[in-house]
Amino acid sequence: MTGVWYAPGRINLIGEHTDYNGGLVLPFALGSGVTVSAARRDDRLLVLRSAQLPGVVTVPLDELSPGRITGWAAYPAGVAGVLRAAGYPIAGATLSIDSDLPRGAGLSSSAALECATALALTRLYGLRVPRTELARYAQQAEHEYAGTPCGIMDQAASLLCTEGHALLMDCASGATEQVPLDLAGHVLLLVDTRSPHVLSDGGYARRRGECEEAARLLGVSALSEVTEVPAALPDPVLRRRTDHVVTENDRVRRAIEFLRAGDAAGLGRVLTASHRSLRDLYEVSWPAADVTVDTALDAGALGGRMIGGGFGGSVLLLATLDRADDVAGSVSGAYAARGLATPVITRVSPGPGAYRRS
Ligand code: GAF
Repeated sequence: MTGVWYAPGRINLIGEHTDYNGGLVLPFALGSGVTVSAARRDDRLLVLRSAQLPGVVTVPLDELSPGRITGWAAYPAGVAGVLRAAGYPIAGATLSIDSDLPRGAGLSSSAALECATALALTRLYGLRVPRTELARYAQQAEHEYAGTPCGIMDQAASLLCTEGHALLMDCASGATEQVPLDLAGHVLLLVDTRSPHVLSDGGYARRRGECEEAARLLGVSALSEVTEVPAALPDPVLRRRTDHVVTENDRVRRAIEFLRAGDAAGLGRVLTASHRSLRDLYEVSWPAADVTVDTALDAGALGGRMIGGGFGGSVLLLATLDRADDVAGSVSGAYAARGLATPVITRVSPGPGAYRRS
């Protein structure tokens, strides 16, 4: 049995750092991702190759446990380990991995790798595991084998998004809805700021810990249960984090109303408000992201925000069709004037979620 499976990266339109707080997210699938060409084998080995990196990694499945495999191979090996621990009879596979996603650009290349692997391994063995469960296994692999305490957004986006739509997900209940992302006369620009983002270096885990601490002090199980920032929270840092989560959930709701009303200017305003909140309250923005948003707004963009975990990665901008080239040119010019690495700016639209290619 062989096959080729593909899973995309994601762009989050809005709803940042809300997933692990039981809040709302609104990501869409990028048109690029990870492809896994897979062949079944029955010798209890996972043989991994990457088109982007030299060498072959061979993982004896019976000895696989968290911490045994490091580097990029921890992601696919982790998925195999988690599925086997859940009782799925995966007896081996050769996986040849290829990706057209830039790593470190905050586009969830690791979730795409996990999700393509999860689909490949389960389908190779004829296991019809629902996609919502596969997303949970992929997230668990990232927690246990890569050591990143991520939320569910990236894996859910990769597996559940559909072409032309953003995926509204309530991360407390797991309920999802496909929201048409139709911005006629407008363009979404993705700016890879070339400041690499790393989720596993501690800042992300610290933010998550602060939110858990705030929820504990407020006596709720997750910050999304809070509707306004209570005065009862004395620590100014925890107040800022809570303020971001509460207002960001509200911004997701407003973004959906603007999308449904075809109000691109309104959508742009909430995107920018999200960026300011991530910059000032959640404190996860980085200098090139702020330069990108400020320059784009000065050049006539309708809005813009950093996307993903932060501390590096990408920015999403919304502009009218006739301003898009000027906005992109102004951003590139601002980077050059500051001696920043040349940004990579592309037009993006919502692509399909993961699927079998052949
Ligand atoms: C990263 C995480 F993987 C997601 O779960 C999410 O928390 C995001 O940062 C921030 O919204 O992409």
